[in-house]
Amino acid sequence: MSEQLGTLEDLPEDYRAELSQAGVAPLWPMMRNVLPHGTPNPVTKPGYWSYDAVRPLLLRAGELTPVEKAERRVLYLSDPGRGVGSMQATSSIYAGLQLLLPGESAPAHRHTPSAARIIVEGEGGFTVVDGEKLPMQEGDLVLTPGGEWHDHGHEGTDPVVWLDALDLPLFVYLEGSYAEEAPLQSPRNRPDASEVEYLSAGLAPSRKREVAKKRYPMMRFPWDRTEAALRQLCKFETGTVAEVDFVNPETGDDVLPTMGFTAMMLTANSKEEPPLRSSSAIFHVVRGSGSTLVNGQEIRWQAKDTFSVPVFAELSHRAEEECFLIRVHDKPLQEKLGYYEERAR
Ligand code: 1HN
Repeated sequence: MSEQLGTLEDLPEDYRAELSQAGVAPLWPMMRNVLPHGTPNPVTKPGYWSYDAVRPLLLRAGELTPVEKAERRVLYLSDPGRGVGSMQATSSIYAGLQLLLPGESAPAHRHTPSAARIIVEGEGGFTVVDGEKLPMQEGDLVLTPGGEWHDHGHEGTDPVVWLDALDLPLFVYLEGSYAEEAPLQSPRNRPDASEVEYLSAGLAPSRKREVAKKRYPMMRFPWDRTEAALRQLCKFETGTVAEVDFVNPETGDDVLPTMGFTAMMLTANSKEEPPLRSSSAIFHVVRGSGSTLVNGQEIRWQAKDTFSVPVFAELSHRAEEECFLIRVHDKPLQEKLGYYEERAR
């Protein structure tokens, strides 16, 4: 089993030429590349994007490129393992910082990949998803699931910035990524479902039996509730660290098909060493500062920064003050594929 497999160079040149001519190649020299022993061998390297560094560049994009010329005015985050220009922050997750200036709007479209936004800065931004107006406040998680019409607007006075996370790399890989365009939507005149149907945890509206449940009943998760939930968990249950998963309030399932979202609180001066997980992730720092050792490499972070970790990364978080982070990961995808795994360390 542990024997060295034959290499390409072991084979006579004329035979190799004939293989190429016939459009085939031998598997055995490639076998360990595609099936390493024990754990995957990720291309993805830990990444870190300082908001202080990217913010001025994003504001400059606001001067250089009108939103009409951009459709979406975004600077995207490239995995260092793939190099700048790669539209992958990890193998399965695309991430970018998007800017909308006061009075601007980004036209309606829908596409096969799903998106989620974490609001980084600014008041007055909103996304309309399938006619539902979703206000954007700092730390909010706002979903635009695949296939749903969405456009963005801005009624405030200062720039609005949010972090986009999409499962775009999967759809590109599957050759399934495409979009349709439409005029701006006129939003229904009512608050979003987090303020109407799902105002309170554990309560969902009674419906007639024949009324089908919506696949995506709640598309905005206001930050103040996330923070309150984490604080209570730390205080009464878990001590220095708490995590909450964002779930579909009707089913308890993940909120999107492939991407999962988990918010974490770390109390001041606390440490956390999670198990090794088969999922890859990007972390967005909502508040606080600290550092994370990723496979021995230290990433120092502060509020509004973003960092990424490859699959099976060994992580140690250290909070210098009270911290709140949101982790975007691909556990739902891996669970659907039947291989999500956590390993004790
Ligand atoms: C997209 O539709 C948005 O709707 C943002 O705001 C980023 C990146 C790639 C493809 C589609 C948006 C995107 C995107």
